[in-house]
Amino acid sequence: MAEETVFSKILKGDIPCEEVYRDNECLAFRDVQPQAPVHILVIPQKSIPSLREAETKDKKLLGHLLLVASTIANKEGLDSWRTVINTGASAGQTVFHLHVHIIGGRSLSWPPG
Ligand code: DGP
Repeated sequence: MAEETVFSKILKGDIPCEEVYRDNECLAFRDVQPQAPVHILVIPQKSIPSLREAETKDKKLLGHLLLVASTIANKEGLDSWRTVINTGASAGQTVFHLHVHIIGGRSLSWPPG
């Protein structure tokens, strides 16, 4: 069975979140430690620890997460934004339930740190 994470608890409703979107496949909510004026996380309902563990059968789901992210960014009024998927602790992943960050509302430098 998949390990419980803070995001699986959010999905079950055991931890509250500021929800912005939900459907049968995903949930989107505001990040509790925002790095920009808009910082939203899109997570699958299915428990996948990181992009590393995603499989070919998750292809449709992964596409769905990105399209939902784009719809949300547009609804938030962003004309530029960054989507980030941290994979692995050295890349900054702290919660091991796959998630797409939507970060926007300020200018973002490149390359990232
Ligand atoms: P990452 O570092 O890529 O694993 O991103 C995890 C993000 O999750 C981080 O930006 C902070 C956010 N986060 C952690 N715990 C909670 C929580 O309980 N609620 C919300 N809304 N966000 C959380």
